[in-house]
Amino acid sequence: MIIKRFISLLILLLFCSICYGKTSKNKQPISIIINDWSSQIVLAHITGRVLNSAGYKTKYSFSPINEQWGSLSQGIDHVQIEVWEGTMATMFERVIKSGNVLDAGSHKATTREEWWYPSYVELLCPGLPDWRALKKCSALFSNDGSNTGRYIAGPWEKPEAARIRALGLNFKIDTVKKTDDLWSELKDAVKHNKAIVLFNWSPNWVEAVYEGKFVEFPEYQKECEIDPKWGINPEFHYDCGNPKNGYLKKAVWKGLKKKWPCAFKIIKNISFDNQSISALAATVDFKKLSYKEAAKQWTDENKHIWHQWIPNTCKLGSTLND
Ligand code: TMO
Repeated sequence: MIIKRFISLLILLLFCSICYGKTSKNKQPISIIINDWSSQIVLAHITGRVLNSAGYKTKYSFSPINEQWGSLSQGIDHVQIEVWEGTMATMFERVIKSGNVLDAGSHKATTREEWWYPSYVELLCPGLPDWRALKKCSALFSNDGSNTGRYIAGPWEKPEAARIRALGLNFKIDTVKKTDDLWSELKDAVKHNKAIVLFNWSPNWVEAVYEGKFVEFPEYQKECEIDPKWGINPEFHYDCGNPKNGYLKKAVWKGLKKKWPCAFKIIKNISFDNQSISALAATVDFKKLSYKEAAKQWTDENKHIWHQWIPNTCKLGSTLND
């Protein structure tokens, strides 16, 4: 009796391990990169939920944007769901060229990352959004009584110092340590009707809550970064703004396509537009839901969208499922 039971248990165990082995995708988790701004983190969690529903295990791995390319190239991490042209193009294009990272296509959204101010600042500094207005009113943006304005930069490397120099602006750069510090600076300035100019981007939660504009620097062109003669300052690079209709791409470790072909197809299909990214960021930064709650709410309410990202042959239970 006991032996019989033991044998049937053994058979069951053996059978289960065969099933488990067959669905190889259940073994190793797909590692999804988390950066340090809200829309990226929510999109990463949504990606995780979508992959889970197609049978994949996932995990999240925090990485600052400068450090993510190494782990993505080596297959330590596998997915980056928000590659912003303005902050990541140089490194992204480098790792694509190396062949270690694959371009998994673009979101519908177009992006912009630039100096930004809330609308009332135009009354204090007429001529905005044209950047030349900043030349005249730098003192307004000062926080130390001098004529030197203060530009509040985000915790991501940008060629701001080069731009300030090339355009002859009298501004110093104050770099915040974390994204939330940008928003507390903004809220404080709005409350006191103070002049402020800070790094911001679109799509983001800010545009869903505050009126404001990006500063219009001379139009971006690639040559501006590589040919000093280009633009109004013949001696220096970066006498231009950031790209205006920047891309928002997805990137994956090169091995993902072979190892988890359905995951690759799903990630290629994932696409968010400006409006939904802005709303998702606002869900966290304004309505104060957690990243996970925001992702769950979105997936609960938008099944009609993300179910279409999973090809039929990849649906759980399909025989072609990898
Ligand atoms: C990469 N970012 C959206 C913060 O500019």
